[in-house]
Amino acid sequence: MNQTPSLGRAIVLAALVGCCAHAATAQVTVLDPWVRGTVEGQPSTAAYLTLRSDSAVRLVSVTSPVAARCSVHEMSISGTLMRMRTIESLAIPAGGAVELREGHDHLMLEGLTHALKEGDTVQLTLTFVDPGGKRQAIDVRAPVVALGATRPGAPLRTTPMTR
Ligand SMILES: [Cu+2]
Repeated sequence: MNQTPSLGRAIVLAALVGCCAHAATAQVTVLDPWVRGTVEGQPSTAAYLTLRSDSAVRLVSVTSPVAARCSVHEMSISGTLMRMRTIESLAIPAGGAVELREGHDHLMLEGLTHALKEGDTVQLTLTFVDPGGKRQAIDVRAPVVALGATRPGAPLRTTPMTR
């Protein structure tokens, strides 16, 4: 009886699986997600977060159980007006980070099912695609921050919010 050959095969197989699993999936990290709270009847709000990835990926889809539609909005300034428009996908460069923050690009949640109160948590599902077309979805639980606060833990604003 000789068990060495089968043990050898097991080690080779484990090494291959480890190698391929690592190479196939980008390591995407979602940092500091939060959603702005709303008042009753308000149809939409924004969500903010930072995305990091070890290899190039694009954020191609966002969904949430609390919103009929979610999209990535790009902010631009034209004269004194701030405009936002939907972009089809958001590129995260290899080894880089993209920050979605107040007054800049953000996630737009439209068709809200109910008012979002401080202390609530909103689930966001972010779908990324790598240059080879491989998709991965990441679920994020984002705390709701009171309407009027700038970010978690920050003091309330003293000036009215403008759009
Ligand atoms: Cu927007």
